[in-house]
Amino acid sequence: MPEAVTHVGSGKVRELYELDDDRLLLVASDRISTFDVVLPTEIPDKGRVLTGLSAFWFARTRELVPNHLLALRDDGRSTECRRLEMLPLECVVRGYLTGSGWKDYRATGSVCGHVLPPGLEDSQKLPEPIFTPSTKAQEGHDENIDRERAAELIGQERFDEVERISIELYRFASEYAAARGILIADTKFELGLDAEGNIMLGDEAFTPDSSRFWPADEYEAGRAQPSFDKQFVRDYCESLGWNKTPPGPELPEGVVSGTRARYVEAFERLTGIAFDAYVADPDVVLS
Ligand code: PZK
Repeated sequence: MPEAVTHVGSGKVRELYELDDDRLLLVASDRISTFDVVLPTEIPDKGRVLTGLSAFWFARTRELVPNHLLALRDDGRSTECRRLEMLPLECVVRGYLTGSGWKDYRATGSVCGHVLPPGLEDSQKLPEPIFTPSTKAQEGHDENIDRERAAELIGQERFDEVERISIELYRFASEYAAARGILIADTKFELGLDAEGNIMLGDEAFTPDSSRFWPADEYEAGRAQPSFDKQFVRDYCESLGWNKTPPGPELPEGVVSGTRARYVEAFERLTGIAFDAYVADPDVVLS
């Protein structure tokens, strides 16, 4: 008999279940979204790649900040995690100026209260990574907030700790990834509190769904960068002239296989572990 589990939440491409009072099960599907729309075609093994990558980073950052990971399931796509009280903000760190950061900078010269030097270009590397929190929108896009607003939400003392932890995590992972040919332009994490009030890293960490991965060998400031993982999907969708509202288009086999190969390549470059070895035994990413 399968154990009875209660579904407690859905993300765009993930599901969350309750195992007991203290533990949740986070399950990553093979669904893919582009331009904020989940497509009808899945990318085989995408959920395994993201679960394995996230667990890899959890294992390597636990000295910087403890995290919610308790165990990986044999399916390679499910993570048993400690139930936390999540903080009411998204922790975003940007090392490069892109997305809403680039938009805000062009309009105001600042991003979330960080006044930046004039004359920066699209996708340019920032002098230092910046912490740019956002609110968790129930629907639609998260809204960037300034440091004062973020400190109101969680308290000044906790804000300072959350900013320090976030920047340390980003510096660690972005340096590690850059040495393996992948730029992490920006990233989003969710922090929470355990029963004793300790700050812990939850959700997923440094996956291509929670971060922008760029191929380092194609990086050039002054223009938008290709996405390491989703570029084939975006190019295909653009070629159709699709209006980016649901329903999204089905993907042809060549786009699916090319995209799967990019996810597997990201996994293998970053972890140094063969993806087949992960599928055979997910715990290989933990040591
Ligand atoms: C938690 N989400 C986001 C929503 C998903 C993910 N360890 C935790 N403790 C308490 N709450 C959460 C977590 C985690 N991770 C994460 N919402 C609550 C989310 C829907 C589907 F896969």
